[in-house]
Amino acid sequence: MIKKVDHIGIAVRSIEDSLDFYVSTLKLELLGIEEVESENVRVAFIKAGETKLELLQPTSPNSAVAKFIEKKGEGIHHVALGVSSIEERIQELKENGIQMINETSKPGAGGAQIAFMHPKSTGGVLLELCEKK
Ligand code: CMX
Repeated sequence: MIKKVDHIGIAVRSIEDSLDFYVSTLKLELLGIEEVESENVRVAFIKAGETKLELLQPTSPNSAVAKFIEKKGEGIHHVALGVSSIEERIQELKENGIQMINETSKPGAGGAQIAFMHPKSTGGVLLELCEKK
């Protein structure tokens, strides 16, 4: 069902301020920066071997990431699991009693289809299903 950890989402106040650590100090490669308007975030993808880090900067006080930073501060926000046939995966999870935040997938960063599970259903971790076409 799960192919790999596609990326780890990290909430930051400012992508520009955070990039210095990841790119200059850790010497990881910046793959690109894009805005995901539907989620009210700007994201930077950084290559970390077989997986990626996704820096998430809120673009609006209404953003889920803004609320997260306000309550908990900057830090790990979610883990994204790479899957195929995402709609089938969502149905399987629902049949297993998992509460989905998104009952069907929606467009996310990098042209992927994404859907989140509620952290109350997963032992406190915000998990994202992510299918790359
Ligand atoms: N990881 C783990 N737990 C989290 C969490 C996170 N990222 N965000 C919130 N929670 C927990 C809170 O700690 C809180 O728990 P308690 O009730 O025990 O205190 C509970 O969830 C409710 O939190 P809240 O602050 O009241 O927030 P909301 O219920 O309004 O929203 C959530 C929480 C997860 C439903 C919402 O953030 C959401 O829909 N997230 C999915 C979308 C998203 O995160 N988009 C940004 C990334 C987009 C991208 O990657 O492109």
